[in-house]
Amino acid sequence: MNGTARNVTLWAAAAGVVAIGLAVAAGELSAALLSPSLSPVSAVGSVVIDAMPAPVKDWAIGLFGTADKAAFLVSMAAVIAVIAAAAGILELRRPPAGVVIVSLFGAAGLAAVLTRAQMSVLSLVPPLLAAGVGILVLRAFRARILSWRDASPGEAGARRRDVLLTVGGGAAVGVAAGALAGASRAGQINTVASRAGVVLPAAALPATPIPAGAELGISGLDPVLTPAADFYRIDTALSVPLVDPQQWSLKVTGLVDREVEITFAELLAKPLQESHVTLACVSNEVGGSLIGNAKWLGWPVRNLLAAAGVRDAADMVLSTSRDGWTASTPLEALTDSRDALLAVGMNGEPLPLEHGFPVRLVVPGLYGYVSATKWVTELKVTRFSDDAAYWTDRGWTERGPIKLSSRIDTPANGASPDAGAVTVAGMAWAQHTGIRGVQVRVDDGGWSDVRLASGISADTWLQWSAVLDLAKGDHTVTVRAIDANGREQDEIVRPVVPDGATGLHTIRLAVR
Ligand SMILES: Nc1nc2c(c(=O)[nH]1)N[C@H]1C(S)=C(S)[C@@H](COP(=O)(O)O)O[C@H]1N2
Ligand SMILES: [Mo]
Repeated sequence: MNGTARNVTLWAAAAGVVAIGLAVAAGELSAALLSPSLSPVSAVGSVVIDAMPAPVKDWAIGLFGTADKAAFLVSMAAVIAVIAAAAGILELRRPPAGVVIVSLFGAAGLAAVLTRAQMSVLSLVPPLLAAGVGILVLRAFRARILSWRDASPGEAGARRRDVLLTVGGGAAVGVAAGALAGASRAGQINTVASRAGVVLPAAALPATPIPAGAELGISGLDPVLTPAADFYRIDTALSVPLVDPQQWSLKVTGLVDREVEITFAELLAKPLQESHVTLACVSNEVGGSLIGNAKWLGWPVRNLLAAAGVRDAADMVLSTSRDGWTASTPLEALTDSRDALLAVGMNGEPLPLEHGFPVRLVVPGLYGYVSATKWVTELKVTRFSDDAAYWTDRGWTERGPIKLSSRIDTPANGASPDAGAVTVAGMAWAQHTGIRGVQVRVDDGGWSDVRLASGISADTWLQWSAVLDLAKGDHTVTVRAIDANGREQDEIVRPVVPDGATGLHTIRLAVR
């Protein structure tokens, strides 16, 4: 291949990338102007995420942690760029193969948008516009690259400059449009502003204060109250659903005597109560950090259900999020004496956007996937035999009580403390049952009780610590918890699927 032929191929590839880049930018920009929830990139990404088999998703979450969304978007961009480069080359050599590829992208965007929760005719605009822009730009670049390839030696320089300017110019426009699309996500800015404008009422029933002895203040140990900024985040939403509190309402439907609907203003006017509840994710590995404790402000769900009048046949409430995600919660967990809340506040602030602004469910004792619906918009009173929720349809169990567990926070696994007195500390939890004791074991020795911090309530985790006398050499330290009923933590190792991991957390120490 001579130099020019290789250059032509490279520019054809670049033309493909720029054409698809402009197409994506056009789609995102039109979506940003029409409504942020119409983003074709988010729609395609969400479909891909939904279609991923659960083990792949779990693997990705484990691999990328909370950066999983950014990592996913970057991988998606890389895959698209490779296909786009191929489309550029193919359109030059085997037209209309490139146009066909761009059309397939448009069709994928269209199909994805059609499956999302808030479909309307408007949803069709961004993917169709994107495909149109992609095809026109690709054809225009092709014509210029061809006339450069076929130019006489005297004209080649000018033709080459033409290609450079149009493809380069196209790239610049694409970057600018993409930046504009990002910036003009006006909805996001509006939602941030609405959140800043929310004034939470004082709780009619304030939380029991955190006892003085709840915080042991040991470095490396998680605080007993998790700041919202450090609170783990798990959801299937690629872009955070933006819900205007003025527009928000929650409907109770299904097996009820009368459907009821409550607005945000009406909810804030109710006598709200505050309680500390430790949320946990079923995907939390033994020793993992997908768990956090916050002070939630809200109205007990049972009051709203009572207003609707729950029929006898019901045994489950299917809650739906603004983005279509669903959770199935046993009816009794929402109607018994526990503080299952329609929460509006987290640690004294309105809910952060990522944690469900303006309203989410918080149910003590149940994993998030069966209870903690963020951006909640509907409660359908129903039966387990009639309805299934998002994760239940994907191999996780119908009911998800949080399992008794414990964790060593410090020292870190693999640390090498000095021989002698070594402080070991961590967390233990048995939400809605409570913790009676925590024990640690060095190597294969016996179990010994540790010092328990004062707990806040049975619905929250608590800190523990122990000072161990460790000799020089390699050691393991293992922890187990005992719940308020005297049940010991399950030491059999089980994976997170289908209803939460079990096993004991062990760390290795190389004592010096
Ligand atoms: N709308 C919506 N709510 C959701 C989810 C979701 O994917 N979408 N995930 C649930 C899961 S699996 C967990 S563990 C908790 C996590 O809540 P957090 O992100 O506020 O910590 O939210 C629950 N609520
Ligand atoms: Mo979860």
